[in-house]
Amino acid sequence: MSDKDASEINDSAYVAGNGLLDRRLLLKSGLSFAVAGISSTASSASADSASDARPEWMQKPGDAFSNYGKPSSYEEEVVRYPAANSQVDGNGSSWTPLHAMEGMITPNGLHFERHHNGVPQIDPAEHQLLLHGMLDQPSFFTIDDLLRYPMRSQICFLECGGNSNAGFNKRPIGASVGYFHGLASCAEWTGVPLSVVLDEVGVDKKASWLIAEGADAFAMNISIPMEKARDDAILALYQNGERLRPENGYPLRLILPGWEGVMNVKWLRRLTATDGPVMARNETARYTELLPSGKANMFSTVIEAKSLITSPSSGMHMGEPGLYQISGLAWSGRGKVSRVEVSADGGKSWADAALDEPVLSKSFTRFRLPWQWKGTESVLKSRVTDESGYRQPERQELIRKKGRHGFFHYNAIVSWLVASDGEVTHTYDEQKNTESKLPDLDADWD
Ligand SMILES: Nc1nc2c(c(=O)[nH]1)N[C@H]1C(S)=C(S)[C@@H](COP(=O)(O)O)O[C@H]1N2
Ligand SMILES: [Mo]
Repeated sequence: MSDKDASEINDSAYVAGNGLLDRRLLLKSGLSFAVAGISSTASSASADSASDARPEWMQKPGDAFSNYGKPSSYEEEVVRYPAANSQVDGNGSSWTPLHAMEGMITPNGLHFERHHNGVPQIDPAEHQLLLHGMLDQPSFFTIDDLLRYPMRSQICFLECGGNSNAGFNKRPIGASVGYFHGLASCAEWTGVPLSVVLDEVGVDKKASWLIAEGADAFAMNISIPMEKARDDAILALYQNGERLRPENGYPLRLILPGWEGVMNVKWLRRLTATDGPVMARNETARYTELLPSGKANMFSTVIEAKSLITSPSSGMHMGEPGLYQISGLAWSGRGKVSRVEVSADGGKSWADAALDEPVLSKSFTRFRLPWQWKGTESVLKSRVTDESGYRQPERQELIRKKGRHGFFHYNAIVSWLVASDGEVTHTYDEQKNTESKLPDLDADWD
């Protein structure tokens, strides 16, 4: 048990309503998160009942070495959640289990997937990247060629523009947070800066777009503004230190830090320099925002700031009332996260969360805040402000602006209802309002 319980926490440490505590308390030793037993964490056996007998695994030599390590068999529930489209094989996505993870990096086996026509198994020796169109010197690059160029690494998030779209639904969703917001992951990508290759082939001054195409059976294509291509785009070959996984684009993909998932073309085989966008399916029929006026926003390429509390979150159960650590993720396609605030009273009052270092541009940022849960019904929320000054909107605000038929780019504040019995569920705290008069949205595919 704690050597400091609620009665010993100084009143001045409560910085917002319903038990939110000063983030600086996280740094103090002696503040024990004793019962913090959100279920799925191990229960604490008391010292008295613990036996000093050697456990089974200390009584014989352990397993042999392995060629490629795997997670512990006790972690087998920490998996991606596939949601295939029943009508088209290979079209669908699998979600990162954000609720079962910590830190900011997504291990490769848990990076979300979104494919329009399955995962091609590409022999790197036979794969080439063609650069052509409005260029001085149209050229082919093999993977071996690219591996000889100077490289750079960047840790950045990747998020599908269709992520979190269940937030447009009339009713809250029952899923765990990863299966609601887990079409987002964060990895270290390493490869050749696209600007280096563009300089080499020489781009016509009038070429303002690059049309990127993948080598999957869908031959997915999309238009990329030349300015972004020259700014920080990467021809990525490595993901978290190893070569890309097939499902994430092996042997070559585009990474456009902070820009929506669909533009990060996997299995990249062609870049065509043009003076206009190609008007592909995924920038006309999809990934646009149909507004209440009947008009649609197109080329909303930058991912707006989003944050969510991953623990406690939907589907989890609190233990005894007491001290808890609220933990969550925030990110923005515009740059760094500058502030995350947390509320435990449904948004009436807010406290600044601590941000884990390093806080990187266009990257997942982990935030934390201590909370004294009193065992009463509480609504938890987080909201992020990024370095451009943009602040994550309330759901009502977002729906007022975007309407309910946009489907893409949902980034509103997420609310978790902690019931007095400790059960945590997703809630819309504005539920009593006009919502009920609106029709439910059909599930759809991005
Ligand atoms: N060639 C190709 N590139 C693609 C796709 C695809 O189906 N084919 N899907 C896009 C979409 S919609 C997203 S969200 C991201 C997902 O990347 P990931 O599967 O590595 O997470 O890849 C993009 N690049
Ligand atoms: Mo996507």
